[in-house]
Amino acid sequence: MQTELIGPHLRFSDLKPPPADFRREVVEGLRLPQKTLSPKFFYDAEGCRLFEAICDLPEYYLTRTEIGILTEHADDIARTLGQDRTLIELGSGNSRKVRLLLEALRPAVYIPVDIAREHLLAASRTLAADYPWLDIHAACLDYSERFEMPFLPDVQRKVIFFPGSSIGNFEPAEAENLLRGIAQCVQPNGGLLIGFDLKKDANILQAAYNDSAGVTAQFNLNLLRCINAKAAANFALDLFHHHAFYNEPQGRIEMHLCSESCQQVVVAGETFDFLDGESIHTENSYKYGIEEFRSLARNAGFEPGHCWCDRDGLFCVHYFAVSSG
Ligand code: AVJ
Repeated sequence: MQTELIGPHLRFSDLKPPPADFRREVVEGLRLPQKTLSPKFFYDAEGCRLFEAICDLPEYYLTRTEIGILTEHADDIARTLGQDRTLIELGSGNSRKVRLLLEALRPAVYIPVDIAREHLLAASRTLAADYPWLDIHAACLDYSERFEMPFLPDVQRKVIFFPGSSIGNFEPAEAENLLRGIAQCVQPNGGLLIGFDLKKDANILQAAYNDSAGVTAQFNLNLLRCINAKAAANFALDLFHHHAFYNEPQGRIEMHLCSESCQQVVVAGETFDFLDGESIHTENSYKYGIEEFRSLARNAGFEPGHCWCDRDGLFCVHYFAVSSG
């Protein structure tokens, strides 16, 4: 791992997996009986741009609601977390949400972690310019692979900030493992501030992933463009369509790309057959009840602390302290 000094208060560590791993992961996913691609691959430059557009959609209540919660309760949240923390954000993206906490929280150092290198760098530079008193150490890595952060300072009271309901992308068992990794990382005396989407009326959920402007459809289809570019593939984007629905028994939104015909696609030299209507499963977005999420966190080694919700009970920002011993 190499750490670059980019500015007086800005460092950057690149731990991103090489492109060969991307190709292998894509091909392995497409070989499965239910063809599957990881949602972490959505976020190339265009994917980041489309995701930011999704966050502003009227139907996509998640971002707006979480920002409302963080804005309204920033002081209370800061009191709960305490000052001078090493604040690590997973999937920091444009670092828009942490801005709502920085003045109240005054962390010793802020560590944005994201898989999208250029996006992370650009966001960190802007943040450094806007908060000259803040020490920033950006890290490009895939935290879903193995939760290891060798560049982290060996200090107490680390806090991981994991907003945006990104935890919803993990299978509940994987989410528990990730939380266990986080608990180990913030040991001792640290904590986790996490935002997750709550279970609710299926129509509200379904609309959030089937917006009328079709931005979510573009976001989903962009994954194929990304694979064409980075894994020598020949997906025809107009021969697949976006499909999203709430799988109630599983408590998750599922996103798929469905083939419009019987066709063949070549990816990294390997041919894949698609039946008419056959899908590639591209994302799960799990929704939780508050108690359901607390029990998952307890199993991972956390004690539930305060939580903050919006009035309509759409979204929850929850603090967890790592259990001692
Ligand atoms: C980034 C996982 C929170 O599941 O709501 C938005 C991604 N996908 N619209 C979500 C997403 C389609 C999003 N997360």
